[in-house]
Amino acid sequence: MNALLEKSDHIQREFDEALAQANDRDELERVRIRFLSRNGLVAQLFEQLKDVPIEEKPSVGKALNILKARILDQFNEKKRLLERSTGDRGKELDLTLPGRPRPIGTRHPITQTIDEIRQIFVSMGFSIAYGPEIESDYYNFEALNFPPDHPARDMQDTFFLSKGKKVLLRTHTSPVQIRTMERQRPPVREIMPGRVYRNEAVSARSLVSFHQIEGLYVDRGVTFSDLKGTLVAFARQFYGKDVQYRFRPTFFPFTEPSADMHISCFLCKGSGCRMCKYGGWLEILGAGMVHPHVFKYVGYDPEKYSGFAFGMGIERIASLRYGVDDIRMFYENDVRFLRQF
Ligand code: 2NL
Repeated sequence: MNALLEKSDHIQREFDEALAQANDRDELERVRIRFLSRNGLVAQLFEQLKDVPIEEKPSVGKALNILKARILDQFNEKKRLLERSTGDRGKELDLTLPGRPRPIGTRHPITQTIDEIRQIFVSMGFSIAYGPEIESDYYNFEALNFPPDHPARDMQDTFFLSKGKKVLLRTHTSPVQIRTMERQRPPVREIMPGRVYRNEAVSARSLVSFHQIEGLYVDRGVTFSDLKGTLVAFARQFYGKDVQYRFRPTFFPFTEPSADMHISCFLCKGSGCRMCKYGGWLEILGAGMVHPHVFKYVGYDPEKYSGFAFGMGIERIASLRYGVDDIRMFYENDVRFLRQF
């Protein structure tokens, strides 16, 4: 047998023994240096290949290559075993280092705003109701006293889901209130938060999908003073007890009389700034006394019962409150934006 092959057998046995005895990283490293480094025993074997007679070179060379591959395999396998058993991933563990902080998520600013508004009304005795986002013309328009040719029924504003325009995405959460009144006799005290849809061009001030909270209070003898008292109490809790307010007449098909509620600008206290467009006032909601036609649709006797209703757009309230001047930012899911709330 070729002398070099004998040497290689010997080195293999030596390596087996050394590897079996290596029980930590340092010992393993010494084995690597002794056998596998540039001047290690395996490299020395290859060095001696030049003295092998020419006709034996191919077979001896092949044997040496096999030896080297096997030794490398064994070495790597042992290294893997050692790392796994000691949990050692190649560097020392310093158990005194402080832990790596993981960023904690927060509720979305729109969710935070809804939760806060909801909590205020719940504390005043309102309960919460939800309803479907896909609605019929009846619940979204007809029962709310929209005349058949009312512009809000136009293709412009409503996403219709059926050819006959009878199935649509709700444009407000009022249908939930209609469903509540159909089911339940007065007194009714409910707020309805939810997503609504409008077929409009997206811009800094309007989105095709946004959130509303509407509220409804129906009982015997409910007056416009109840409306004002309730909404002023809400505004004082949400915006601070010193907030100034005003109600101005407006029109909704489903309420009569109807009003817009404004508060004094909380940035400039009414003296005029960019946020209130230099008017000193911010519109925060619309409200009114439920129209008798609406009561007729749900089977309430308008001679016996009266009620008020209100609605506010959450994105608007949140953008005013946080000074966000482009409401599209609420839906871009940029964590640099979201982290600020
Ligand atoms: C606004 C104004 C409003 C209502 C919503 C309502 C619902 C029923 C009957 C009567 Cl079932 N009214 N809802 C009333 C007045 C105003 O919303 O500007 N929303 C963003």
